[in-house]
Amino acid sequence: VSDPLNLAHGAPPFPPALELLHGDFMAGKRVALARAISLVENQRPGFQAFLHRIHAQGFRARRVGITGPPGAGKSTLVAAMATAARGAGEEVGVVAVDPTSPYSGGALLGDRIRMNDLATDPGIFIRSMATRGSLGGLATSTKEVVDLMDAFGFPRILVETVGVGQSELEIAGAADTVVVVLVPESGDGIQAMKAGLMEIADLFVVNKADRPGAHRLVKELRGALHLRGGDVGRDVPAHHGVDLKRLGKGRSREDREARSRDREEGRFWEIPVLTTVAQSGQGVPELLEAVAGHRRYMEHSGVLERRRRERAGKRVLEVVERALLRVARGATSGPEVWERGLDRIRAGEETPYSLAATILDGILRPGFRG
Ligand SMILES: Nc1nc2c(ncn2[C@@H]2O[C@H](COP(=O)(O)OP(=O)(O)O)[C@@H](O)[C@H]2O)c(=O)[nH]1
Ligand SMILES: [Mg+2]
Repeated sequence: VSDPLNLAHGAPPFPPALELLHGDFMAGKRVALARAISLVENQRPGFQAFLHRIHAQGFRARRVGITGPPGAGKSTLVAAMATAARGAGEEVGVVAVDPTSPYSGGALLGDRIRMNDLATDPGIFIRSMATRGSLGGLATSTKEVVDLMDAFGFPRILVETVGVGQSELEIAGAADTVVVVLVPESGDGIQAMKAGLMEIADLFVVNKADRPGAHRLVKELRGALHLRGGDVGRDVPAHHGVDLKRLGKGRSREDREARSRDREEGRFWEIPVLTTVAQSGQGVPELLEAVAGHRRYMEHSGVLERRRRERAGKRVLEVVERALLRVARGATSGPEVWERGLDRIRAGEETPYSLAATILDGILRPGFRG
């Protein structure tokens, strides 16, 4: 029986080592979570079987992506949000795809937030992803690590990525709620639109509101949002009993009241632009409230279901692509095919296309294994 991803091990019995790891993982042992993350991050044998098994359990966490340009204060904001959530008794998982994240460096960020405090808090689990040397597909690996934290039981997961580059945007975009952090440095608003941050934002945060220009950036962003869709959030479900006319530019008292009723009942989402001073925690409770509000909207509108479905579809393709890539690389690693083929290309006896065709022929032959 063909089992290209070795998933048979996803059902009991696992190989003993994985069974042990899974047992410890389910028992809530931190060290098992850390090991499972390494297993997945390094794509060691059995990693897909492990993921297969935890996926079968289903997921619960609220996943919040925090993205934006380097230096915007994302890490500081994540620390502030995590601290606030901890204050409310909630456990938090943090995944950072940012080589400059100070989480483990013990850097002091302001008076109130110390990364060291976070790092030693048993209610917080922080993992920085290695951005170099991941075997193709940083985005997929990172999302798989988030899945692990979710299955482990963290009710809230914060994912920090730098908002530049396709895979980083993709990671942030895979969260239930995407917070785009900007700062009042000149041109940031425009940059955001260029970088595709506008498209993925569920909420905007203008951080470093203690600096001049914050108010102007807020206005600029609100203006851009208004131009783009009359204040309408990115996925208003037209089929969900929302009168689209009311979402537009209706300014009558009746329109406004209807709109606020819709908002309260979670039927539509107006992308808010909030301000924070991450270092002091100013504006963070309001940010958490807005994230919770977005969650309510997502649940009531059916958008959460739709995003999850899209997410699942994307994952299927990613897993297929990754497996094919692996097979292709395996097929090219043999010197008899690869080195000799390159020699023949140099000698004008083959072209890159004929060699690729030979390799594909090997892969597509029934029974081939990479
Ligand atoms: N003035 C000011 N500085 C801040 C604020 N938030 C973060 N910073 C500083 O901005 C720098 C970059 O912060 P960091 O969180 O590492 O940004 P990231 O690259 O987006 O993760 C650090 O020196 C922070 O202390 C803020 O609200 N106001
Ligand atoms: Mg950072």
